[in-house]
Amino acid sequence: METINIGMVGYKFMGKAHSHAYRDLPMFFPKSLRPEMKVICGRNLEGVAEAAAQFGWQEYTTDWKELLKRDDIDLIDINAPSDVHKEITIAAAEAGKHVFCEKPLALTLKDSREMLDVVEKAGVKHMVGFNYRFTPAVMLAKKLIEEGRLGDIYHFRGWFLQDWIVDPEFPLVWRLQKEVAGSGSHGDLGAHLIDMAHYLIGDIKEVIGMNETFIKERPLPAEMSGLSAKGSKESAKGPVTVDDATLFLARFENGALGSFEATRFASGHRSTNSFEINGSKGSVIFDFERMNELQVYFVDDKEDVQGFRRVLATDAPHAYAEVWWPSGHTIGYEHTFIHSIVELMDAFNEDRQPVPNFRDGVKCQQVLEAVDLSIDKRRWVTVSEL
Ligand code: SOE
Repeated sequence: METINIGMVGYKFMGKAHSHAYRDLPMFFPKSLRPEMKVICGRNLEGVAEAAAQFGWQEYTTDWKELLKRDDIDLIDINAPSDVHKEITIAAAEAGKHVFCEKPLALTLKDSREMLDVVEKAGVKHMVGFNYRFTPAVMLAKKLIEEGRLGDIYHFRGWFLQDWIVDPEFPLVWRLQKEVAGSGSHGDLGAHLIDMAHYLIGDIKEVIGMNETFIKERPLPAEMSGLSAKGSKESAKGPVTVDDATLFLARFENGALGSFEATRFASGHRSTNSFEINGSKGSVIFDFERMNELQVYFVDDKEDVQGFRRVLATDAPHAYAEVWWPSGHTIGYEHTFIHSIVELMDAFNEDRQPVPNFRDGVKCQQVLEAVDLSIDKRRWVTVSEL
């Protein structure tokens, strides 16, 4: 079996999700090219050594530049915080390495465009980590739309709600610092919604938004890992420089209307990533907390049985059903990453770009920035202005 050799930068939450995907893939997708887990890189020697042993990497290092010098590394997987995406991507592509980068692609639209330009000029493969596209129930929604079974699409309603920073004493982790994260809920959660809308409905034409930072200062962190953190003993605080919540309205190029809501202040919502789509012939509702299901409604159902039905999207003929478990034995969050890597491996095999790639990453960043501009100017912004 042909292999693609991976060098990975980052070893926390996303590092674990990606590592798990590389490791599990050959067991379930034996016909796919095989990702070889060569080297994992992280800033902290002890931490990265532990991660390498736990996740199954052959080697580890604290210097990502070392990965680029090696002939036995084909692809760089970047899942470290957003402020390092650009530098590593550009250096990797210029060294002839393919790149898989987590979302949001960069801190700014300008940076993401530069990244796209460099990977295209270098002729390498590039993929961005919009993993939720690879949920079978989402792929069913896409199929229903493409086959015209929902008719003309009128509305997209997306909401991604979390509550992990509601406590004002929760420390100032990197996700709350603009210079590291780019933005708050908007780029972290809203980016997924925007990509979902692009995937399912099409391009967004214009937007108008509003945002808020409810807690303006937080204790400086003593320790942070993934989404958890501990505050320092001293009472020192620092300013929160990102949005806690961003909401916006949108008009799509095809005439559909959209509303988007991304917040980390929705008490009780651990990670509610949902959308509803209404068309002339039917509707669908998706909620990632029940990711194996799609609620489907068809206008043409007989009146006496009209209503939303619950379709379990992990059975045949749904996407990836033949690969996983027997009928009704459901799948989870980690499978969205495995499916993403399958797409990446297929792209190598078929010598094409994977989807979603940096073009999708830039398109998402363009909407993120259009919303920010609309908030600044307190007016509608046409996405193509940027
Ligand atoms: C944290 O808010 C987070 O892990 C995001 O960073 C991910 O992209 C999202 O999938 C789940 O929530």
